[in-house]
Amino acid sequence: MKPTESTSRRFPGLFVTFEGSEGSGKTTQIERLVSRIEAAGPEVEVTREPGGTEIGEEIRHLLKHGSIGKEMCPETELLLFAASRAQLVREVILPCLEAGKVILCDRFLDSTTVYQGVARRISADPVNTINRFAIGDIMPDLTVVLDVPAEVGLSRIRHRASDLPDRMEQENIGFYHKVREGYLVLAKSFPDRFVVVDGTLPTEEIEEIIWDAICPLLNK
Ligand code: Z5A
Repeated sequence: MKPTESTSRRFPGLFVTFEGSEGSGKTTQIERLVSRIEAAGPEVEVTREPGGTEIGEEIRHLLKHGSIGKEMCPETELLLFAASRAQLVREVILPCLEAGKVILCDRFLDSTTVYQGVARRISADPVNTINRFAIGDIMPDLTVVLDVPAEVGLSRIRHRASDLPDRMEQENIGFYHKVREGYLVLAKSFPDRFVVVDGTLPTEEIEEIIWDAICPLLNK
């Protein structure tokens, strides 16, 4: 199985991931969807990458804010994201799916494919192999990409941020153009799993589009 192919629904739960560049509105949409899904019946669990477990949150700190992070080479970065993911899959995602919950995850393996693979230019073979090792065979049932021009996403987070940009937010604009393009290419290659939503639309409209994509899966 290629790591970007959909897994058929083997579990009673539903696994939905949210992708897109920084400031694309992932957190905003996840927050809005929780109560809506719960009103339809299933229990919802929200998690994020990197992070979502005690080990993962330590790795997140190292990747984003650790004082030694400046020296980090792209290969180490790739392995740290994968380590956080391996823990999250086994400690949180798999048990939730087995328990019939809906799990909404802010970023997952596609972030690695795009950020470390496309934008940092690590070749696809190691990225896919490491991704596959980290996830076992747990793939999202649906991946929502919130698509915004790099300039829009960055201006949103710079307005929001009261503190300095973290290590991952210090790249030049070209890096974020590659990220956006990377997501669009990936989504085109796997149309059964991905839905791409214009992240510049009003928040309520985006929520409706995502809801329309999730709803049929809730009823399966
Ligand atoms: N990364 C990686 O390289 N490899 C990997 O494998 C993984 C991650 C898993 C994680 O950062 C970093 O790690 C990220 C990718 C990399 N790095 N970079 N650079 P994070 O978890 O700290 O942050 P993020 O995932 O990039 O998300 P974010 O910055 O928190 O943004 P967001 O969640 O997508 O957006 P938001 O917080 O919902 O909204 C941002 C602002 O826009 C906020 O003020 C909202 O009110 C506003 N907003 C939201 N929607 C709208 C609409 N529709 N219109 C107008 N304004 C809006």
